[in-house]
Amino acid sequence: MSRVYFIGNPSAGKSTMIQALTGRDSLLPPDHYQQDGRAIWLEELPGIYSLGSTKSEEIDVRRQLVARRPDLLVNVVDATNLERDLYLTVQLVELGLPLIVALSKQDKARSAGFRIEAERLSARLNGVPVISAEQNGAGELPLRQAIEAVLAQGLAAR
Ligand SMILES: Nc1nc2c(ncn2[C@@H]2O[C@H](COP(=O)(O)OP(=O)(O)OP(=O)(O)O)[C@@H](O)[C@H]2O)c(=O)[nH]1
Ligand SMILES: [Mg+2]
Repeated sequence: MSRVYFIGNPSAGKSTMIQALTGRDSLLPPDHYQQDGRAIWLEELPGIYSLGSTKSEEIDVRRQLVARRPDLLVNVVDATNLERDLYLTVQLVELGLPLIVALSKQDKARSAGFRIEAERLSARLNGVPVISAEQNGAGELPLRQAIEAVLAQGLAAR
């Protein structure tokens, strides 16, 4: 079983993303889906703006990251609030756990005239993949493929 934690600012779009990946109502985490006969658990952590403060949610998240080490962290980043959301992202990069940045609300960002250069952003984040949470033209979710690729690497390294 692989554990994937969704982490991000309050209202960043974590629940919406889990729901898109599982196809079920995931408002009550944890939820999971099967991939190649293996269960993948998608679990939502409380929304936080940073990792380092004494706020109870942040203490809770830090405790969960240490006590129940995830196989992968998916950091949900609101594309309309990059500057705010990337504060937490930089802290997550420093943790050194397997990490993907998943961009949410790109429809809103586009309407507002923002264009995010995912590859440049990824390069600035030590190569952490920056992936769209939207369906591609073929109706697939690039985020699902990215999650599976990182999990497969982790299994191969065991
Ligand atoms: N336009 C747009 N709205 C979105 C998108 N994803 C999420 N939202 C909206 O953003 C709000 C918050 O989404 P949630 O998925 O509940 O966010 P969350 O990170 O789980 O929030 P908390 O659990 O409360 O921290 C809701 O009103 C969603 O409908 C998106 O891709 N586009
Ligand atoms: Mg939520």
